Amino acid sequence: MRTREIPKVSHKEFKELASENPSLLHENPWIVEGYIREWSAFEEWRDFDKLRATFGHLEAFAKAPNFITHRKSSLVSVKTRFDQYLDYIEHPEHAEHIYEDCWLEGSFEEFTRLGLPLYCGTLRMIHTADDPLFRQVDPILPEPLKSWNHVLPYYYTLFNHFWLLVSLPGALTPLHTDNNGTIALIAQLRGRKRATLFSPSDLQHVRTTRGDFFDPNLTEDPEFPTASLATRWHGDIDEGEVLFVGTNWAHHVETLETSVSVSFDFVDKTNLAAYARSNAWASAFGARLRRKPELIKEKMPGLFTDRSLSELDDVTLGRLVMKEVVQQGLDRQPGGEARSVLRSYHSELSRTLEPVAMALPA
Ligand SMILES: O=C(O)CCC(=O)C(=O)O
Repeated sequence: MRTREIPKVSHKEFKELASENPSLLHENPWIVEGYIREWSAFEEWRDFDKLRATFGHLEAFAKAPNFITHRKSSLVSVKTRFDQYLDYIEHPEHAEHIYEDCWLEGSFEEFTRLGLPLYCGTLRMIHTADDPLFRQVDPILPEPLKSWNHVLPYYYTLFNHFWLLVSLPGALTPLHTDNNGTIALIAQLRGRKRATLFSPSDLQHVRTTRGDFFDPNLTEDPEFPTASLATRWHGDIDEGEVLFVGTNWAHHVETLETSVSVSFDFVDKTNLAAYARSNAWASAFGARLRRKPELIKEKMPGLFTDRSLSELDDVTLGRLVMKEVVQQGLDRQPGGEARSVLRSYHSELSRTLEPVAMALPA
């Protein structure tokens, strides 16, 4: 398998490169040094006592591995409070006692057999675009990148797009691609991680048609007969560095040193169309609307009859209602960048909906 090193650049170099080539995050992964040292979270969130005081009360899950992406893999998990998880991070040798009676999937014995540390990758700290926590991770993107997340309706309620990830050496996030066509960043506040990535055009070699992913730690696997044709991008993310993962790039991450990272998914001008086309948010939105049809009736009376509603699948329902929400946003928005983002989003949603053959009331 051909191997390539992920380029590591200073913020200054990145700014020059990204100004010349706005699509660079989709062409290969990048590690950008330095700019997150300006975050107040950079000092505060690497300190377990401060993390405990601020976020200790939050409910979370810890899993070994972080999740699974192959039908033959095994996973164990516990439901935990974040402070309890930090007890585990500080004293992994007390796992049996700390997580007595907490196993949701598997058991302590299975966890021991798996030999992987529990990974807390699901802590939900942010629910809205104007959450004050964003001030602690400012600037979340290096110049000249600009996130459009805050303009996209329901972005932070449809999926969790901001995580604090805490893990012990050996913790594993297996190979996967992110939902929603987003670009991801993994910002290393403490410790070190090793990343392996494959481009969207190499997915045919590292993902089966049923959706199982290759394990890059294996030299060969008969289930992935063409894996050797793929190019493996690899690099270590050190403290103060940020890995950028473009839309639909598969990534596999191993923790090398006790680690605190922030992971953030974003949409900008380069992936708005991929976001609009993605089924994941549309399906979640459609399912939510179906559970609460009064939301549609209240916000957009006359859009659907009960019959047309029941004939739509969740994805189409989610997209149609989102298009209407965006149109209402446009009607309220006098001008400026937000308006032009909404206009582009509206036209991408319209394009995606073109093949939907259905009659809606005018
Ligand atoms: O840091 C990790 O372990 C993986 C994070 C990740 O895969 C993501 O944020 O998409």
